[in-house]
Amino acid sequence: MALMPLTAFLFQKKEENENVTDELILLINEIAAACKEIAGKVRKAGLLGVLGSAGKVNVQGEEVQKLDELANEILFQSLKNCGKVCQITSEEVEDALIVSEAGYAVAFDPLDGSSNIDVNVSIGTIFSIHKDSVMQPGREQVAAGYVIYGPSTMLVMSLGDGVVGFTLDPESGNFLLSHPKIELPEKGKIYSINEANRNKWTSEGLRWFIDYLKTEKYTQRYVGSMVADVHRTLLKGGIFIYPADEKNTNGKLRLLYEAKPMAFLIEQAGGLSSDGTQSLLDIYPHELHQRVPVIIGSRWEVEKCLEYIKEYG
Ligand code: P6P
Repeated sequence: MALMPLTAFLFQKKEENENVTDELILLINEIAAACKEIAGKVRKAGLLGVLGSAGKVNVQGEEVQKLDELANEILFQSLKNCGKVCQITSEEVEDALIVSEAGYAVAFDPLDGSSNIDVNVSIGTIFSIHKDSVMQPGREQVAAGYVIYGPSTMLVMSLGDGVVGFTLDPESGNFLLSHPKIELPEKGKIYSINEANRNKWTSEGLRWFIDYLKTEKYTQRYVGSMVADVHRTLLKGGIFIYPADEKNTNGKLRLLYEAKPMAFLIEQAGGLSSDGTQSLLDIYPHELHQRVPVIIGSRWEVEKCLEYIKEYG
């Protein structure tokens, strides 16, 4: 049975979801087309001489990889040309680009997990779409999603009424609806956190929680690429945590184009998100590149984690 292409899905959604306008459909198609182009570069990176460092440091103080820069350029051009975007925010650029007064505002991480590029491990593009401005709580997102460049290239997104997944068909070049309804298991068996930082975590309760999971026979998986770790959590359940520590007192992950879009997906799929005190979707952004602690995943594990943090600090 032929799987539904992305565009047909979006026009079908337009009938049942008032947020899905012709402009949003065009915008999402632009992002999907840009990510197809990025996928092509990622798959040939070693042949194009675009591996390695671009020899500069971005606003995050992180070394920019050549492929980061290429992905950023591709997305910027697509969003500027599509004429439906009023404001563009990128992890790689200090200030938001104001294109016009009203329209859709997009925040994106063009290539997340870039430390994994040179070792051929899954990386991804993350995007968040608001009306007019991205400086709003995540609950107000019109749409959010990611494209993961893994063994297959998948677009996973939500329009505010559940989570769907599309797999890129290399022959046709279409994103086809391979996962019509992604729902998080109530409870998983996997926890995902960089335990090398254990002694630096500011929360003692978090150490107790991780030790508790070990007695409950959980397994540990950590790719070091948020898109890959969240994708596994969405499909298998469990919990992904990037906590505050002595070095990163607000955690490492950025609210606007990492934490908020991923929290939107996880909550739309039936899971929970938190910065340790509140849902990540209720945080009012105060600066473009602000960082937040991230606890996202299955309801059971997130609630248990918050109980330990409440109990032990
Ligand atoms: P660490 C990649 O650099 C990234 O921004 C996320 O994709 C990932 O979850 C995290 O940082 C990994 O950070 O400190 O564990 O290497």
